[in-house]
Amino acid sequence: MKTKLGLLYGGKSAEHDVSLQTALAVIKALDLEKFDIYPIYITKEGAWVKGPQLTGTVEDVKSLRLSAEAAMSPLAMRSTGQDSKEDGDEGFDVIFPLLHGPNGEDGTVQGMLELLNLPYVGNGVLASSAGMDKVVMKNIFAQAGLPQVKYTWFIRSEWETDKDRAYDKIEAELGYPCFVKPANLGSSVGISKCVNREELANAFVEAFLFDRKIIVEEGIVAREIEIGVLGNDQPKCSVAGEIIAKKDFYDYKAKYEDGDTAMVIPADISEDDYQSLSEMAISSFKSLDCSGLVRADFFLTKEGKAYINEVNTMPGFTPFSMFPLLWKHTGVEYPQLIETLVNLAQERYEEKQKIKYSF
Ligand code: G1L
Repeated sequence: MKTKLGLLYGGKSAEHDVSLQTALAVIKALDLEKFDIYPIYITKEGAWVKGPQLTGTVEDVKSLRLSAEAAMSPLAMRSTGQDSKEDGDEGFDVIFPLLHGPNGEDGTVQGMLELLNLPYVGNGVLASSAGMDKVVMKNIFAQAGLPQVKYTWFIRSEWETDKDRAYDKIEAELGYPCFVKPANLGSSVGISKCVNREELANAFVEAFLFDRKIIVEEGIVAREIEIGVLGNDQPKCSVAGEIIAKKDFYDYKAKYEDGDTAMVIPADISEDDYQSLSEMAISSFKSLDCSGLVRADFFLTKEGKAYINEVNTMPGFTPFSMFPLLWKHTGVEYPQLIETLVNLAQERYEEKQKIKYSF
């Protein structure tokens, strides 16, 4: 029996096109002998469109942009809508969500899939929503004893009431340079590096455009190392990778938004450093109750001190993105990675079925 896979992509998000590119790469990698693939497209306006089963290969993303005329309720997801009467419509076996940001990786879609009782790939509601809020995530890491750079946070009304008090607090606790970021965004919009109070004031205005809550982090000089984690209850680590800015950017925007960076895999770090980073990666995965996968991002200083920066519950996922490349270098090719994630989704679903709900 083939696995009926519902591929959920697009979305009401700035990363709409990234999602389409990723969906195309996943489709190309899937073995049609093992999977029946059903596209489910969320338009930029937020309409849900279920397409017919894919029978051949898809050439480009254009054919993935399904017409909104056939829009449906997201709750109609239980059925593929394609099965013949004789078969009965048993619905999808697994949903593969490829969505970014609010209404995608923040746990809302995962919550809907839980209510529909559908197995789905990747992190559940708790890990997705906790991982979407940098403050909540860092507080959980702190509780788990994971080393982090200093941070503090503010809600908009608190800042508006007494701005100088907010700046005083940052200068006393973190100093310069520091980074100001919206708390609830997966991407890099609204982020500034500040070296004085004037820049801080501008950075607050900017970051509060994107969220009612912001986080301020101590800026340190360090290498940026990333590790992929894969699994459910016994998660495993990939080799480490390093992100290196191609030029010596002063400007955070140039580095992260224009993407002028290089990946070095495996990262040139000592065996001891790899050991401690991979233990931290597993610990971060467990502390957020992750399932399926996570990409854990670290800072490593010259003195050999390691800090966890953040984890990404839905990392970049084309064959050329860090997470799949880390696994390729660990011996897991892209098609195998995708199949493993689908198997992990089914395993976790089965595990949940064992839970007793009455006494
Ligand atoms: F389902 C997985 F495997 F957990 C999964 C889902 C989504 C992994 C990675 C992603 N990533 C994305 O959807 C995206 C950030 C590329 C979308 Cl824009």
